[in-house]
Amino acid sequence: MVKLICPDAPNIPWQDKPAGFANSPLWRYSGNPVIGRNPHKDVARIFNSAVLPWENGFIGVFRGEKTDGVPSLYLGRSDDGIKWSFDEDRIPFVDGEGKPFIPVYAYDPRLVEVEGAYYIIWCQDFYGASLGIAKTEDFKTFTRLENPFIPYNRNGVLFPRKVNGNYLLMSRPSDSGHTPFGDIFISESPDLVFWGKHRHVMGKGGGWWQDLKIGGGPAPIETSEGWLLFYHGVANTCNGYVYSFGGALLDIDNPSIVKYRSANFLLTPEEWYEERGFVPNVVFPCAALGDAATGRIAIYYGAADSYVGLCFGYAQEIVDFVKERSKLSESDTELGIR
Ligand code: BMA
Repeated sequence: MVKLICPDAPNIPWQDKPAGFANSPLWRYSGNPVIGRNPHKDVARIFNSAVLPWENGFIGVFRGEKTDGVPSLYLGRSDDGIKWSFDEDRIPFVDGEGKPFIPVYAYDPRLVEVEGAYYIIWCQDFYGASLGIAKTEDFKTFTRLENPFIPYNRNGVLFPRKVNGNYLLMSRPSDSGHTPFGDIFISESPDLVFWGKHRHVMGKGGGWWQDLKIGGGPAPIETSEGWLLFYHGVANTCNGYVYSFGGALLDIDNPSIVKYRSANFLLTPEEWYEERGFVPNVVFPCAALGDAATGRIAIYYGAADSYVGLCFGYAQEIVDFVKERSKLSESDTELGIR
């Protein structure tokens, strides 16, 4: 019996599994997309966004593509995790002295609670694509920390607890373009300022749908079988990139070691809102909410760089699927030091 080691969250969005044949343990919310086009003043599209339970409802950090084309981060609130209202202005990040320090652009946020504080990690300009990180305790003041890494890097995924006394941050080093390469690495820090002990976690090339590049998705969920990681994988087709996502289980005490990694995707673009949009054929998960009591998991994913979708699954079925279809490469299982 797989156990989720996270708080109970009985009110996460949920819909029962539809009957019938399925090639995946995940099923989509029938009301998708939950956020449609032009959702906000001067914002054309919201997608690739992160959500957490907060007070009696939910709070989220949303990638809003403004009508001038620049991606920015907006705060949103919801009672049910499905209908959202957004703050009118971008998140007012400040530096350590409280002075405004808003990123030039910002996209693909993750939102993670560690020891009672909330961290937003996103991709931004630091003389090229790289990671930004900020801390908030009240969702009113958002203080930026030092940028963790030099460029170029994307897909910053902070773990929801320290491991062996250190914070853990997964990332995907690359270059500044739409690069045809990219593996997932992990780094440790005692204080969220100094990062080191870099390790390789897993490489692209798990076959077909994840052959071109991969990147961490939502903050991993702790389970009795290891850290459950959802990650995106990209295929290069004659008609452009296709973004799907899969699952892996990482060792609890040393998450640079991959225990299982599904050779099959969990979700691939199939619905109109995934296949058609600003960038067609993209599903890109940025948040996963677990409910420990029932083992239910709700995943928020960006669709076609245009919408937000929701899908659901049971931890037990997802873990079974990943284990049964696991195919590891040599670099997945090693310590990640070369
Ligand atoms: C990646 C990221 C994502 C985006 C995807 C598809 O490189 O920039 O934000 O969803 O491309 O366009």
